[in-house]
Amino acid sequence: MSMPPPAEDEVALLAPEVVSGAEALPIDRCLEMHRLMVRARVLEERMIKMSKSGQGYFWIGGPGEEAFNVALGLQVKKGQGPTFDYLHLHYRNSALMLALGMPPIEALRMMLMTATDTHSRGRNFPSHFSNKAWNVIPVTSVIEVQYVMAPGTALMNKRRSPDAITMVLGGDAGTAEGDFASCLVWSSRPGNELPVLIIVTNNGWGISTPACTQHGEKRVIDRGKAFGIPGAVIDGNDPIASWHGVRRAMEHCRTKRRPFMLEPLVSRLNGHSSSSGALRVKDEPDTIELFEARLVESGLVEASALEQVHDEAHAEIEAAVEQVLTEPLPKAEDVELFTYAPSEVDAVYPGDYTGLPR
Ligand SMILES: Cc1ncc(C[n+]2csc(CCOP(=O)(O)OP(=O)(O)O)c2C)c(N)n1
Ligand SMILES: [Mg+2]
Repeated sequence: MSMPPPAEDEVALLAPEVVSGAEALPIDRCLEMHRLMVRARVLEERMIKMSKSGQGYFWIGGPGEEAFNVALGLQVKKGQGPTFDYLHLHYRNSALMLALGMPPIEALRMMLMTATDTHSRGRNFPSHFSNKAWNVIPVTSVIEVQYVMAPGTALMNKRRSPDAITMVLGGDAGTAEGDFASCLVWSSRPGNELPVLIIVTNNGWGISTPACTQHGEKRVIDRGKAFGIPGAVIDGNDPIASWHGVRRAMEHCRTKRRPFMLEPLVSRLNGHSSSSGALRVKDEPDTIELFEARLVESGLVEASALEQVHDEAHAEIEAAVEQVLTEPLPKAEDVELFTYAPSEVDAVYPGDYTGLPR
């Protein structure tokens, strides 16, 4: 006699899981995360090469932060406008963008500053992403300004949506800026608390300054306590811990419509940027190596299958580089284009989108 097929929720219960400490994730989710993490790493390493070989002028990015970024990106309520999540990023979030669905070639276009770059038309640094359809607010190199903008979009989320939230990301050193304090104040006004997830990816460095020489507080999230903002420190090098840490933090903001702080501890695997050489460091844990060891240990996947993921990522990124090298660069006469938005109420230059006299 044949057994009836299991119900869908039973299948979920039976799905094999990879365990990390007290938490676990289904193997399919782990493999999805692994693929994105590897793709992001290969992309960043290729961009470092481009910066060194003259195919680009500067590099900054996220090697070491892949686990946390992928865990976050896959759980975003993605879309345009206040009924969807807003993302105020900084310059280490390529893996998050890939997890949202950005094709890697878009990062390469920023690297090479081509006219085809949809994030800034070749005008901004690499990894300074912007995507209107996904509520990704344009990244600025001026650190921490994103924290003072985040309460604004969170206010719109609160007014217009039962569950959409705002997420703001930056580094540990940037929290010295007043903008970070403004974010804590504006997110936690009594009676006007905002659904904002305040994230500080702590890599222990601000360019060449060690964090331990700068922070009187034990943990950055401790600063939220004075404002009644709860928080959690998580292992940002562990994709499973990151997934659940992000899930719980999002859940808090989505359901309580109040702020939460998250401090993932991450590695910085290629130094600050091309300005400091971008050499691979040897003394910090590598999230991809750790994850692969855990996956193989689980017995649910062969090392050769993981190796194949690397091979496919290399082939895909190489093809994308070849493509980008054929694409046009911006022209000198385009310099004023899109400097200002067109304005129907501009009495002086209504039809001139640059806002400038000719
Ligand atoms: C307002 C401002 N001050 C200084 C800088 C120069 N700067 C760029 S990145 C950086 C360090 C940022 O460190 P952190 O916030 O920890 O982020 P990480 O780069 O470590 O991810 C500094 C000081 C800047 N870009 N903007
Ligand atoms: Mg830092």
